[in-house]
Amino acid sequence: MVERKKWSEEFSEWYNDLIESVGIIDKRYPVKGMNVWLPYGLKIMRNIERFIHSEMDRTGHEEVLFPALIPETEFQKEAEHIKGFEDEVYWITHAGLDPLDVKLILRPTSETAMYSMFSLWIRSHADLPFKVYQIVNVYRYETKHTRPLIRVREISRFFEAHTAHDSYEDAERQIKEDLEIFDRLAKFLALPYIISKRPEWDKFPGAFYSLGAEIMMPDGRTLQIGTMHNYKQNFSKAYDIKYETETGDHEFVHQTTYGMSERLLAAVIAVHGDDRGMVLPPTVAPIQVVIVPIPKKNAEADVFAYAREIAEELRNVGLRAHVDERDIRPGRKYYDWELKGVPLRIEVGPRDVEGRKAVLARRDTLEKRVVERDNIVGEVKKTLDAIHGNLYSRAKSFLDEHIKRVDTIEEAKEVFEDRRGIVEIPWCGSDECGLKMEEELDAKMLGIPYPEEKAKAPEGKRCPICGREAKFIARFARTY
Ligand code: A5A
Ligand code: ZN
Repeated sequence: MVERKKWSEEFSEWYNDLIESVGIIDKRYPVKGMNVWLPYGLKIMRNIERFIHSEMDRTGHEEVLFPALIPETEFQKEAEHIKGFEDEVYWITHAGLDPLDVKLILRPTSETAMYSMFSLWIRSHADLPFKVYQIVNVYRYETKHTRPLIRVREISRFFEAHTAHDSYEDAERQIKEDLEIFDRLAKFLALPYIISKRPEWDKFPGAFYSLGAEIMMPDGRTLQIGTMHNYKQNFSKAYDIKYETETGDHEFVHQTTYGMSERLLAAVIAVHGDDRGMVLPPTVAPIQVVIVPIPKKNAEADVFAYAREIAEELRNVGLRAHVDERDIRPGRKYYDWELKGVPLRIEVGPRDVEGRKAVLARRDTLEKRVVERDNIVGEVKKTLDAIHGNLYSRAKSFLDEHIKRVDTIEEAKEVFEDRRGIVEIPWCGSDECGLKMEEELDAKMLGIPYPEEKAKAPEGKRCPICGREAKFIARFARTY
């Protein structure tokens, strides 16, 4: 058994080692920033996607699939959007030996692929709200340090929802719904998070405003795991997406988008992990319960049959259970499944068979408890729920401990020197002061707390840069 890096001390190394040794992805593929998904990683990701599909379904979004290639002419229609993406797109300039008349890009996101079609599909107010989504791969020539699942050049599981509305108010209602969906997803993943409204200089290219959802990584840096954008009519004007109103006028639609990716999986791995490896929330674990039979020499009882029976009973109530019948020592099995993050282990030896008992070992707390064989289904369900709750609450404490309110640049600097995290500081609201703070703190402004009622600076607070009265509380962090 190899020496493992510590989650709490060397997070970056821990993460890189872990995702390979556990079988999430293989990063040895010979294109930088593009990785191979391995079966165990893909199974967890599929469980996350299944939840997203069900949320989309429940909120009336229809699934679509657009081509991955976009003509240069379409890509160039919205000026801000091109400016934001031009140094990140992969170009296709040739087909076979022939140069293309109209060059193509590999989608970095699908606004410019979808919106010329929206302009054909959306005709009347009766077509609105119009809500579609897809989960596809997209390509971004990222120049910042690439990291598996976190910053990749082929995003394999890019979720994007695109909506069109008859008014700004209805688009705002959509953003609210997006936040509710996000909240349910985050609970499903046991991930506490914060929402910030991005400053002007960090909006999504083409957006009227952007919201970002951040989680706290073990090293005190934040990771953005989802964004929602209100585009107002910026894209509909560029792509001529109009509808006929009830009175026969023609108006441009209001649009929103919502995006997430395999960063969700990175967040689950990073936030819940520990020095022994991954700890998966039962909701996404490919195996929720692993049963390890412990045969003893000269014991009569059939621990294997007993283990299989338990597994069968758990499967019958919809739980994902697995019996580890490999011919290796139990200690080795414990080590493997702990590394892989299986939330609950059941150990059964000859004495358990005779006494009709079983030992439950929780992955999160490492506690062991003896239960009656006849109550096993109830005990397992109860324990899995407790594990999920505990993962959430310990991550929530970690997040809360890493948000610090300060009044001065010096105090903010101290936070970043010490244990990092998120600093909340009064801000006058000017771009100039915001950018100055980013520079002095060597950190990014995540934005102001959202909804904006929470963003107001308390009475009497001053902007530490210009000394004027502060309008907002602004959040800063070192980010992934
Ligand atoms: N059209 C909108 C939705 C959009 O593209 N927004 S976005 O650029 O912010 O991307 C949405 C989400 O995708 C981000 O919040 C982030 O979680 C994820 N993402 C962006 N770039 C990524 C990358 N290079 N690798 C992995 N995930 C990425
Ligand atoms: Zn100021």
